[in-house]
Order: sequence, then structure tokens, then C-alpha cells
Amino acid sequence: MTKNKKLLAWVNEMAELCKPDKVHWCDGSKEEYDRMMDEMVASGMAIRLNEKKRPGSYLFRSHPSDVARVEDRTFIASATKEEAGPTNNWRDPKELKATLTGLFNGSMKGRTMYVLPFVMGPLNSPFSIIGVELTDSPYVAVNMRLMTRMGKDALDMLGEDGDFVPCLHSVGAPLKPGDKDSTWPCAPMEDKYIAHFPEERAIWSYGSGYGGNALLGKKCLALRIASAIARDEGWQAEHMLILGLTNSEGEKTYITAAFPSACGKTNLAMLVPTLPDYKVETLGDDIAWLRKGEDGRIYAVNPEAGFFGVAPGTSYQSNPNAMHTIERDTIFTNVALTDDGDVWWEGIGTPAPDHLIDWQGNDWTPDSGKNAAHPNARFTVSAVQCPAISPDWEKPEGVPVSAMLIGGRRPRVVPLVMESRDWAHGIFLGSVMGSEITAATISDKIGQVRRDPFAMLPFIGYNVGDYLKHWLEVGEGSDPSKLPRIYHVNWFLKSDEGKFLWPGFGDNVRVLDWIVRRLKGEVGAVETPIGNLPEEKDINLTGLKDVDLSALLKVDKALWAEEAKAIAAYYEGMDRLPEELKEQLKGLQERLK
Ligand code: GTP
Ligand code: SPV
Ligand code: MN
Repeated sequence: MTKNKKLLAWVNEMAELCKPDKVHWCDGSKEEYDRMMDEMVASGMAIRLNEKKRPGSYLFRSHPSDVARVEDRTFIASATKEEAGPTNNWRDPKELKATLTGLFNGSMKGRTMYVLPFVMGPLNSPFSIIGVELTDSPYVAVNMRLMTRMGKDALDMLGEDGDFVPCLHSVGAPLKPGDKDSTWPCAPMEDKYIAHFPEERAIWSYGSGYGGNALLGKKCLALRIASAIARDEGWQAEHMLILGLTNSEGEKTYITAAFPSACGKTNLAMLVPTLPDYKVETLGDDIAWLRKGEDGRIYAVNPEAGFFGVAPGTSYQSNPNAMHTIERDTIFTNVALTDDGDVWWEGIGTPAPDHLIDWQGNDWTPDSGKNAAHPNARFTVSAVQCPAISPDWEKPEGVPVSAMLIGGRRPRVVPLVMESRDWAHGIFLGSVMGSEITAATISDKIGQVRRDPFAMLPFIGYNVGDYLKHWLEVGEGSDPSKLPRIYHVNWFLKSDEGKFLWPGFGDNVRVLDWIVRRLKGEVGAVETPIGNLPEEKDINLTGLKDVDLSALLKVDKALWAEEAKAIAAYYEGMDRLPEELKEQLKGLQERLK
């Protein structure tokens, strides 16, 4: 246990409020994990998969209403509404605390409160942040063991007088004596609160057991709270993957990429190149903490210890490294179960079996007419199981970044790749990035394009205008030759018939190849009004057939004039938008004339 007074006092206070039957301090050991899994299998919450097919692995099925992040129920309770800005749901911190105190009062009755000390970032790095999550969900506890450095090591790092981010979580379903528990307890939508108190650096999450709503080290701490800390301390917390790309000369280039949820970060991070000259190593698939090093370059660290990845679409064809990573010791949520105790999902690369149990626990056959796995079904797995994991992935100082990719799902308008003209132009492109909304969030607008600045729309813990200013400031006073260059990419252009124009996945290395040769000054670019595009001859298409590069690299001035109008309207709604970005928009409008 711990002698940390702040922690002991907080755990006591919260236990008095939530009134669990028991308090269990998690040590993070494998024995403890196995024991908790045994208990969940016994209670019916977890299904142990076939030990021969999927050793050490389990399946969970969520409540059908609790399948993804809930942006409408996510709150930033900064001191003022202006602090939270136009893109966040703001609540007065005192009022929200009072509401939540009411909800948490007795919320853990009949349950165990698990104390999960965890570290975001490598153990004992001065840049890492310690959190402690209190939760009544054993599912959260086992997931946090894979996703963070959780348990005794975190307590040791905290020491007697270390500080931590308090993260309170309850599924919001207290039990009365004699009540039969459900296999996925949670609260109704209107009672869910994913609440952040950036001034206090605290997180209170009520009513959901799923992913980013409940694994509080991830989106809540490592992005929303960390982004606010980072603004104050002069670094950045971003929704980015980190990869290392080695060419045939053995030169290594580190690249990050900010794509919105379910837009290809895990896939790019684990890419198996279709060009034989390249090799990719994985450092992170979702979050990067960025800091300027003494040499003036920007260094990236992955604060997580595991992957919480989208299952549908993951196959030995599309992402073999992910498939190898999840061959054992994996937690699956909302995938389908085969009759021989293994998992299946749409796009796994094998034909649908004649019979499955779908993600809701019902019989399923190929003519059921619905998905067997939920589109946001996920796997949780420790990063070290990834065959492509980089030897540098836990370096406390991180790796120096040469290029940053941004982009999302844009079926039209935005070309396959464009290079920003300079840092400020790159920030402009990031600020207006758009993407189709995906199943990673609960929404009635799935498929519609929305602006998602740097893929951080749901994750900025403060005012978006200040966030963009912070990005611009990173460039000010920096030697431009040391800053990463910013590239906008779009793997998701579609033909009029609705088919993807670009093969994507392993073939995305062909775009990385252009970027790396650009960084080395080996290839030129075509200056267009929207940015610098490749010459068609410089994209290596060896071995590919029927790729319409001219469609992929087209700049349609009329469409872009409309886009510029839409950007202007979007900017209108931003109260603290930096002047420099308005200038950038004017520049685009001028160049389009
Ligand atoms: P989060 O974990 O939600 O942050 O998602 P992510 O950005 O890591 O997305 P991920 O790599 O899991 O991909 C999401 C979906 O997009 C999967 O179904 C993939 O198969 C699909 N996808 C990924 N890369 C590509 C690509 O290059 N082309 C196409 N067409 N689909 C892709
Ligand atoms: C995302 O939605 O960006 C995810 C999944 O990475 S979740 O952890 O649910 O936020
Ligand atoms: Mn994500």
C-alpha cells in the first residue's frame, strides 16, 4: 500500500461518498488480473475464449446503449465558459461538482471500489503524469492494466508526497441486497457525465463503462487534462500516432499523424510497407506528447502502454501486425463469437461463418441482415505484443519528429497528399481539417463531414482558439529547419460510384516515401493555391494497377472556393481565433482567384 497522505485521504473521502461494499487496491500483477478475469467469467460478464485459438483472451459485450464515447455528455468545467471555448460543453465547476456529488453518493453500493494507481508515460520519467482511478468496474480495472503502467510501480513512483490526477469513475448502477447484476451495468444516457475540471486537474466520470468514457488515463487525462497542463507548461498533448520509418540506407525518420477517431492511426502506426525498401516500427497508435528538446527539435512520447483498437476492418491483409498483436492475451469488446470460441468481425478477412453469436449475444447467420460485430468493437492489448514495436518506444525523452501528418475522411475535395507551405500554413490546414464522423462516438450524424482541428475536437481541454495559438507559438522563435514539416493526407477520396480511389493501408507507404524524399530535398513539388503537391511521376506506384493519380492529386478551384467559404463561416464561430489564421485564409482566397 501507500503512505501518500493525499491519496489515502482522497480514497477514504470517495469511499465514504460512493459507499462500496469493499475497497481493493490493485497491484497490477498478472495474478490479480487472472483472478479478476476468473471472477468476471463466473459472474457472466466475461467470456473466456478458446484457449487453443485465442490464449489468455476474453470477450465482453457492452450494453447496446454504451458502445462508444459520448461527446454530448462530455464536459469541460473550467472557471468560465470562455475558457472552455465554443467547441466544448461547458458547465460551471461548482454546479457540476454538486450534481455529480449527488450522483456518486451511494453509486457503488453492492460493488467493489478498485483503486488503480497508473502512470501515463514511461515509469520514472520526469515528463510522465501519475493518475489514480477509483472505479466500480472490474472491466475498467483489467483494461487499465493493459493500457497504462498500472499498480505497484505507479505507487512506488508516486512516493509519500508525490502528486496525482484524481480520476473518479462509476458505472452508475448501485445494487441493493439481492439484486442480480447485469453483465454490463451502466446508467441511462441523460445521467452519463464525462466531466473534467481542468483548474483542479480532476476527472469525474459517471454512468458509462466504455472506452474513452471509462478508461480515464486515455482521452480524459492524457488528452483533455494533459492539453490544459501542456498549454501552461509549454508542451503539447495530441491525438497522434508515432511511427519510425527506415529506408534502404538505414536512415530512420520519425513521423506522427493526427487523424480523427477511426480514421486510420492504428493502421498507419503498424503499417507493413508494400515498397520493399521500407520498414515501419510502431511507437504509439493514439496519443503523442510533444516537447521541444534542447536541440530545438520536437520530441514525441507515447503516454500509453497498450492499444485500444478498432476491430472491424482489421485483417491479416490490411493490418497483419495488429492481427499478430491480438493472437493472445487480448480483451475483445463487442466483437462476434464463433461456435468454436474465437472472434469474428466484418472485414476480418475470412468469410462469415454460417453461425455466430453477435455482439449483443444473439444468434447470427449471414442473412441476419445486420452487423455481427459493432462497428466500434475494439481490442485491448499490451503494446509489447506488437511485432513491430520500436526499441525506442519507452525512451523518456521520446523520438525527434521530422514530419507531422494531419487528415481525415474526405470523400471529395482534399487531395491524397499536400505539403504545407510553412509552419503557420500547416497550422491553418490543421485548424480546418475535416472528417466524416465515425462510429467511435455516439452520434446521429455518422458519415457527415465536420471540422475536427488536429483531430482534437472532442479532446481539447480548453478554448480551441487558444489551442491553435499554442500551435502557432511552437513555431515562433524556432529554427524552421528543425521543426517537423506538416503534410495533409487523405486516404479516403472516393469515385462518383463511391469506391475508394486509393488502396490505402500498406500502400500508404508510397505517400510516406514521397514525404521522406521531400524532406531530403530529393524531389520537387507543384505549388498550388492550397499547398505543395507531388508531381505524378514522384509517387512510386510500382506493382499497383488502376490507380488514378490525376484524380487523387486534382485541385478543383471551384470546389476549393466553396471550401474557403465554408472555412470562413467556420472561423466566424471561433471567438479567440488567432489573427494569423485569418491571414492564412485570406492568402488561400487570394491564391484561388
Ligand atoms: P481510434 O482508435 O478511434 O482513434 O481510430 P484510429 O485512427 O486508430 O483508426 P484505425 O486505424 O483503427 O482505423 C479505423 C478504420 O479505418 C478501420 O476499419 C480501418 O480498417 C480503416 N482504415 C484504416 N486505414 C485505412 C486506409 O488507409 N484506407 C481505408 N480505406 N481504410 C482504412
Ligand atoms: C477514439 O475514439 O479516438 C478512441 C477510442 O481512441 S476511445 O478510447 O473510446 O476514445
Ligand atoms: Mn483515438
